[in-house]
Amino acid sequence: MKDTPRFAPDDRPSGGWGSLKAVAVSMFREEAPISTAHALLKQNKPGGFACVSCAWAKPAKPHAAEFCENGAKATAWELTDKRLPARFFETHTVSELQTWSDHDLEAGGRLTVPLRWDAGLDRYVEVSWEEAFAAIGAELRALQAEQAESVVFYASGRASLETSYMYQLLARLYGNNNLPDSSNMCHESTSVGLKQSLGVPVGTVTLDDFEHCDAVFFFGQNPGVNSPRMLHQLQDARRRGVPIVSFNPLRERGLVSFANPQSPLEMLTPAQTAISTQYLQVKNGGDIAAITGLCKWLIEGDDAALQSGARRLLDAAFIAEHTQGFEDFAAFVRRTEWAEIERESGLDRASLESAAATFAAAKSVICVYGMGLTQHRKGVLNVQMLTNLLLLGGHIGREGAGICPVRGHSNVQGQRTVGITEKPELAPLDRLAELYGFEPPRKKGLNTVEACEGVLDGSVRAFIGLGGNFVRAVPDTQRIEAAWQKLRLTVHIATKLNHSHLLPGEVSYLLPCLGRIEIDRQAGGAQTVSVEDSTGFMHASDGVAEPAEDTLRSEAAIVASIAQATLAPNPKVPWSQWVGDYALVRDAIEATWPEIFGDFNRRFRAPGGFQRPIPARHREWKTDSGKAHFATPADLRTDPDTPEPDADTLRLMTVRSDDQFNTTVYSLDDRFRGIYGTRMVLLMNAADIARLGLAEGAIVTAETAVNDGFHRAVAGLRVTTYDIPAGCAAGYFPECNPLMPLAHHAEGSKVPAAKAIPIRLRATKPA
Ligand SMILES: Nc1nc2c(c(=O)[nH]1)N[C@H]1C(S)=C(S)[C@@H](COP(=O)(O)OP(=O)(O)OC[C@H]3O[C@@H](n4cnc5c(=O)[nH]c(N)nc54)[C@H](O)[C@@H]3O)O[C@H]1N2
Ligand SMILES: Nc1nc2c(c(=O)[nH]1)N[C@H]1C(S)=C(S)[C@@H](COP(=O)(O)OP(=O)(O)OC[C@H]3O[C@@H](n4cnc5c(=O)[nH]c(N)nc54)[C@H](O)[C@@H]3O)O[C@H]1N2
Ligand SMILES: [Mo]
Repeated sequence: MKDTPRFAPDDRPSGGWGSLKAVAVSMFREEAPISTAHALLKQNKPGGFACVSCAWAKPAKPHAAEFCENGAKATAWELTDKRLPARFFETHTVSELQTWSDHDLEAGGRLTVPLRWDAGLDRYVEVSWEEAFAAIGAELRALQAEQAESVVFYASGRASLETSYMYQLLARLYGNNNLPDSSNMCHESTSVGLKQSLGVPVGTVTLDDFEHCDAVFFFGQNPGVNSPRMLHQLQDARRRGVPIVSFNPLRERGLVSFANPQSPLEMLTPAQTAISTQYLQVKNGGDIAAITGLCKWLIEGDDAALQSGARRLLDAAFIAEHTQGFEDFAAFVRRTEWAEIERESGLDRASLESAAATFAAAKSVICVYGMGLTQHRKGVLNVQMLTNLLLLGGHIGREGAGICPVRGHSNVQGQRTVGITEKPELAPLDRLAELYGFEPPRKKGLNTVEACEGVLDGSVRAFIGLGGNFVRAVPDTQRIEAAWQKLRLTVHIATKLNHSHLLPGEVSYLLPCLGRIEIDRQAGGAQTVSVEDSTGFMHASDGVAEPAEDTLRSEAAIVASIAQATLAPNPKVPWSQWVGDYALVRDAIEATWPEIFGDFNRRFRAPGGFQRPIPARHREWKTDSGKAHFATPADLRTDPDTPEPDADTLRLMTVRSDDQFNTTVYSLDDRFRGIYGTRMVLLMNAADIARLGLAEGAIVTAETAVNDGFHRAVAGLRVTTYDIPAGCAAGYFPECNPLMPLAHHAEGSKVPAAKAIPIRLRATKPA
């Protein structure tokens, strides 16, 4: 990966030939063209597997090739022919591997054998599965005797509903609710915000709604990269003349235009669909202000309509019957001045009014959002502001309308549904007590930020990771890394080697597992698993490829073995039978949540799956008041940490490139943004570059502008002129994570505020 950096703006549509070429390149690179090509035909299809990339909805009637460029890359990455055998670790010490990049570590291929860290040798050495489980069990029992709450059970969002159910039960039988998952860094602002506002922790939109909507509003989500199959729905909507309005500081290619690589006609002609009909380059962190602007036009316009007898702009009947808190919210909106809205959002009044008029003209509006809203100090309020906007027009519980958070990992929503949560009130503890004859822990467990705090203060002693690259994904990389190796026990269940594995605790094991695309053979034959997509549909997933090695074990089998090695036998928890036949785990899930999973084993095989009940879809509000709730902000500010930034402070958002899946970096290129061969860039507005006395190509050190006694810096960033609002900057996740203070997280959800980090720059090398 030692390409020469190159910067070439690219105005070609997302999708198209570039997309097909990228798929071919990644298949070639992984030396797995045949197995991958074979697998791709079964991706997101009945009898096939659910894609391991994003969580976007899977249609009941799939396209001939129901995968996207990034889904294909994820498949090729998992089915690679490359391997890390035991002898790889004989020739590479852990200290040496720590200096490798995330890309190079994962590019080595699949982990193949269980490994134990040997401190004396500074190497991972091969062990038998039995030895690994016995040692892990002994360590966990010793820690349990001291303090059961010192162990953290993290999950990254990919493991199936079956494995996740077993995993949460393991933690609770062990004695704690320390079940953080990646959603703590992601859509927890959604789970908290939507629950308070609408009484459901998930979105209210299905794929069918896209066929009936009259307008789509996008806030801080990048479908061209992170949920590309959604471009089909957007393209269809555009063909029906549906306006799409995007709020994003960057002009993201997938929101600008799209050519469908699966349509022969479009591939042979220069046809492409312009996606957004209006693009508003809001400042990062300016969404509360921007949405207030939209609401101001709607509410004041409605006030005027009431006077004049013109058509109302609000759905007054819906507001009266179904909501509470409208008057307070309307008063806030009426008294907020346009000048303040323009300043905080970076948008002019006329553009906001035009977007509001589009909203008002539509009978059914869908609002889509992602990390651009959730990863802020006011991330929960951001989500609730968007909900307020929809409530004004009665756009919840109506065909073609609703709120659509786009989830990240392919089963992150499902993990929460089957009990992976640190919040005891969200888990049916009484039911678990009854089913398994034990007293579940009732104390709140640790979420991701709290787990990090525990690692820093020494109260967390052990970390079990069901997937993920925790140390790279969390904030404050330098502080966490320094404290990490003081842990007594670290265990990672993983497909590929990553940086977190190279920070072993005193006792450390790496357990290689099957991926979801592989055939999972157990005593009862090849097993099917299940996942929940972003729209609340549960799907079956069957492995289609031969396992990378016959030494690998399934995640379910590994979790069960850790449980059996650790916990006193309990005849009511049949770990071995569950592993032999996952249908029995589904029965257990159904017994735990009959209202969601009734007839699970039959219904989940239907094409398109089955949907969990979402009461808000039929205007039943499971909130405290029994109504949908308007949340009222105190002001328009997004970041209480830096209320009055000085002129030298920039607001940094950390984003994903076209060629990565979270910390898995496929290559150094970001085709859609025209950046090739490097990820160490800082995208800046030309006026800021000039004002700060910098120049295109200068190398700078970014330092966090928060005075809490810690010095945080990332050096070697190349100043790169980009179309981004003044005062804002963009860099890549995870390279910029050392800049994020752990305490800089969303109020109410503790999601790290990765989209608004106050930074200052120090030039180290002129252009
Ligand atoms: N190929 C691929 N697919 C993925 C992933 C991946 O890494 N690669 N990751 C998966 C995961 S776990 C997740 S959570 C999702 C993430 O998917 P997204 O939610 O799309 O996440 P990001 O790329 O982090 O940022 C989204 C967008 O927010 C914009 N933005 C930043 N700050 C603001 C702001 O303050 N306001 C507004 N309005 N916009 C802002 C950025 O410019 C960017 O376009 O994707 C999932 N799918
Ligand atoms: N600055 C900044 N930080 C962020 C974000 C951001 O936008 N900006 N986004 C946040 C978000 S939204 C998220 S979701 C987190 C992601 O945080 P994580 O979910 O912890 O990280 P990933 O990079 O998705 O994990 C990749 C690793 O998972 C393992 N893996 C892959 N497939 C499998 C499998 O099938 N089974 C098992 N057991 N292991 C597997 C591999 O070892 C791989 O190296 O990062 C967060 N951190
Ligand atoms: Mo995520």
